[in-house]
Amino acid sequence: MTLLDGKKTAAEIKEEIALEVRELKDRGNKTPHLAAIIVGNNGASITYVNAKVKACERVGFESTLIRLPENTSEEDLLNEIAILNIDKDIDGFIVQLPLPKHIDEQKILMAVDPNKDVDGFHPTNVGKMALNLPTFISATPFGILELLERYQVETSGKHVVVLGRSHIVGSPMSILLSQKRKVGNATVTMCHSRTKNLKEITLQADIVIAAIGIPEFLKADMVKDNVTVIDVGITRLADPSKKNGYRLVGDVAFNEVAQKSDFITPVPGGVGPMTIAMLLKNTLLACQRNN
Ligand code: BQF
Repeated sequence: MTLLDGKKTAAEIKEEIALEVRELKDRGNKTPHLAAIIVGNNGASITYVNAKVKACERVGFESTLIRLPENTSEEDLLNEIAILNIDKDIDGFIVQLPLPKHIDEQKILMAVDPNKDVDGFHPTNVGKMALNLPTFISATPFGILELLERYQVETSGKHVVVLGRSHIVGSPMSILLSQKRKVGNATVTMCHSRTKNLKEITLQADIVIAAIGIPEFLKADMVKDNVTVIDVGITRLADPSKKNGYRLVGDVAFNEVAQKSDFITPVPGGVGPMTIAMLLKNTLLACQRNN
């Protein structure tokens, strides 16, 4: 069993980015600048966005965090986006999800200039991704590809089973891994809440990508020996023994599944840190493309 160490790999990627930033600055180029808008006070979202700001500091990027109250109108949020779209100093920006219920998420994502859309959520960029054209690949799928590449996990000709059909992970992951690309050429089955005989399907998987948000859903009796498992789940479960009052639990029953795995990601310290690193990578790309 080899642990796919996302924390360590993300630290390496950030060091590579920091090196490139120093070179950019030495050549008199602009410092990459990421902005993030967060609406409301969701505890997990604030943790995520703070992690992104801290990561910017680590690699020498500039960052701007725009905090808006929970009751912000759609119109006001669209106005903030319009300001970032025309701000020459901002290379890329994100709108932290999820948004409050009264705001139409799709409408907001469509307002972001696709050239600054470092989350890769604009329909133009999703379309380019699906056609295997140059674009911003959204950070979590990008991070999973990068992790598989750096650990030299073979995907060509393998049967990948993706659990979950979200627009952020399941859907792009299944598209990307079936494409003709370095980490790709897989035969992909996408499963979701209406899938019948799920266990029969997961038992045929060489690689399982679990992105359904149900703690410890994937059990040892659902996978074959020598499987590779990517756990995208990060549910917060109450745990009074922890100083922050919770622990993170993935979609995989790690201890039992690890015993049958060739490669497996832990939670925490697997896909999560890779997501942050690849957001920085996309911001660096945006800075290089747009200047
Ligand atoms: C780790 C996210 C669901 C909905 C919106 C490191 C992160 C998480 C875990 C992180 C996530 C999940 C992010 C770990 C960003 C990943 O050590 O395991 C980092 O910050 N993430 C987000 O911005 O929005 C989400 C999950």
